[in-house]
Amino acid sequence: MMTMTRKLAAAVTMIGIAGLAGLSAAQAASTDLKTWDTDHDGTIDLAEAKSAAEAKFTGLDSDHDGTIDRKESHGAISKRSFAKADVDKDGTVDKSEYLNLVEARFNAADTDHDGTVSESELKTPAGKSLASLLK
Ligand SMILES: [Ca+2]
Ligand SMILES: [Ca+2]
Ligand SMILES: [Ca+2]
Repeated sequence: MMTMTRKLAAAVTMIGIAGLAGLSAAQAASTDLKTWDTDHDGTIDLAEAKSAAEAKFTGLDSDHDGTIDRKESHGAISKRSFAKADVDKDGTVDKSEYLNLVEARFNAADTDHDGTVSESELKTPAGKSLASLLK
């Protein structure tokens, strides 16, 4: 009887762990979208993407001069994204440069051109490079 109970307990624990792992994997996939989807319609529109990007920009601009230099962007924006955003090549990215890149990547990620980036669009390479500018 004891053995049965123990086996059952072990099985329940296993299922519990598997359940938790499944849940956290599912949550990890949609956490980003949920964070940015402020009107909770299940997709990210350009305004939502831009406001997430603005929040990131403001957070990175640690000396509050309205631009992000390479030092401030370190680790948060890839070198490639930084170079791409810095259209006037002055070595810093200002907010409009940043938001322009966000808009370009948003449009690239919106493969069905419905004006929003859905969960599945967010998982594409274009969606991921958009996401990298928002978080
Ligand atoms: Ca939305
Ligand atoms: Ca610049
Ligand atoms: Ca779309």
